Amino acid sequence: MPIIHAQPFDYIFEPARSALIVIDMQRDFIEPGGFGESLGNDVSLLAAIVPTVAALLALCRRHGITVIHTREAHRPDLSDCPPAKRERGAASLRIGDPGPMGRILVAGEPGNDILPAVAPLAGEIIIDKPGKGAFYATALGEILRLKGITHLIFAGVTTEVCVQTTLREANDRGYECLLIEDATESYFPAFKAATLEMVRAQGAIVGWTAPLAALAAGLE
Ligand code: C5J
Repeated sequence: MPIIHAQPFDYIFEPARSALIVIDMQRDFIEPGGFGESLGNDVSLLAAIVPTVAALLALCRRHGITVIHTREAHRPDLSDCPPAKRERGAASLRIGDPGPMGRILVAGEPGNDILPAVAPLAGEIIIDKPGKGAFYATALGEILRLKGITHLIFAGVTTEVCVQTTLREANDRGYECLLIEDATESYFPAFKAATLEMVRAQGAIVGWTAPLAALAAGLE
């Protein structure tokens, strides 16, 4: 079985029982005019990881690791968007409002698409999720159970929001979680650094972290 030199100690996994979960690599978070920018964030920071996420996808596909993509997406009637989520903060555009890439964070709108460079291939699983965590109000848990998955590799944006929430949900469900350090990003570098630290602290209290190079070295 591949051994990955991760922090705080080696991460050992069986590719056939593992899934890569790529969180929310959507135009709404990474391109100007979407949800991320409407909240006042500098979205250019996130674009920098796109080539690394693309390389991670290619690596996992080569090794038969199940690939799952998520999108933060609401129904057009917003019936799955709690008022607390829509109304909080001082956003210039709120969820459901029309923006330059269509309605903000609404399924089917151009801004809700995954970036072409990291787009799902035919047959890969896509989870549309109304929350920050990908297990909440989705079929993800059932899909992983039916596939016999035990280990999860995480990438995507943003590190301390949807990535960390999903990783913690997964940890509580018994999955062994590895976060790829250079394949995740935040609008706030300090939040990313803190998340990596807190995930692997206390003897991998919720998971492991490693750079893509370490995963590649362990697999190839
Ligand atoms: C946020 C996400 N940050 N995908 N969503 O609202 O992390």
